[in-house]
Amino acid sequence: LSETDFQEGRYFLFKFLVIGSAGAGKSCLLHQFIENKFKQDSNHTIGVEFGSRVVNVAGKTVKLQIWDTAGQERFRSVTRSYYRGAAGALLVYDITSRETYNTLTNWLTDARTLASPNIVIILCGNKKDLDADREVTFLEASRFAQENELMFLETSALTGENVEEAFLKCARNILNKIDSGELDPERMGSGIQYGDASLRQPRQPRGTTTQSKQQCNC
Ligand SMILES: Nc1nc2c(ncn2[C@@H]2O[C@H](COP(=O)(O)OP(=O)(O)O)[C@@H](O)[C@H]2O)c(=O)[nH]1
Ligand SMILES: [Mg+2]
Repeated sequence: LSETDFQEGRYFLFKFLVIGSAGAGKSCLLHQFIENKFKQDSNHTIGVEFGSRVVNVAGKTVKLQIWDTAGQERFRSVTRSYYRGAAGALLVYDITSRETYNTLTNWLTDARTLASPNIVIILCGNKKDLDADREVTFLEASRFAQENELMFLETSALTGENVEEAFLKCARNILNKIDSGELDPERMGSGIQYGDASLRQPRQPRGTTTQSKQQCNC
C-alpha cells in the first residue's frame, strides 16, 4: 500500500491499543500478530512499541496501527497521548492471574475517558494454554464482558490461538459500526482514517479561512 492508495481512499487506517496489567502478555500478543511467532525473550525495555499490519476484513483493506504500552503500565504512567484517537483496543488479562483480572475496570475507564467513549474493545483472556493454572473461569469473564459491552475471546500468544481472531473481530466490529453510521470516520479523534479527507471534500472557497479558524479550538 502506498501513500497514493491511502489518499485515494483505497484503505482504512485504524489506531489500536493493547492495554492491561504488566505481565498479561500484551507485547507477546502484538508480536504474535505482527510476526506470527512467540516472542521468547520478552524484556521490559521502555521505549516505543508499535506495530502495523494490513488485513482484509469484510472485503475491505484495513491498516491496523497498533500501540503497545512499552512497559509504561509498570509505573502506572500510561500517558494520555497513548490513548488519544484510538478506534479499538485489546484489553488483556492473564487467565492464571486474578490480580490482572481485578484491574480490568481501571483500564476500561481509562480507555473510555482518555481515548473515546465509542472505542471498540475486545477483552482477551490470555495464556489460554495454561489451563491447569487457571484462576479466572471463562464464564466469569464472559459475564464481565457482557455487562461492560465488550467482545470476548480467550487467547494464547504462545500457541497463537485466537490471536489473529481478536484483532480481526475488533476491526470487523468497527467496520460494521461505520456501515451502520454508529461511528463517523470523519469525526476528529475517531481513530479511523479513510484516505485524505481534503481530497474527498470540495475545497473551501477563498475567504472562509478565518471563519474556520474561529470554529477550531486550537
Ligand atoms: N504460557 C504463556 N505465556 C505467555 C503468553 N503470553 C505471554 N506469556 C509470558 O508472560 C510474560 C509476560 O509477557 P509480556 O508480553 O511481556 O507481557 P506484558 O507486560 O503484558 O507486555 C512473558 O514471560 C511471556 O513469555 C501465553 O499466551 N502463554
Ligand atoms: Mg509489554
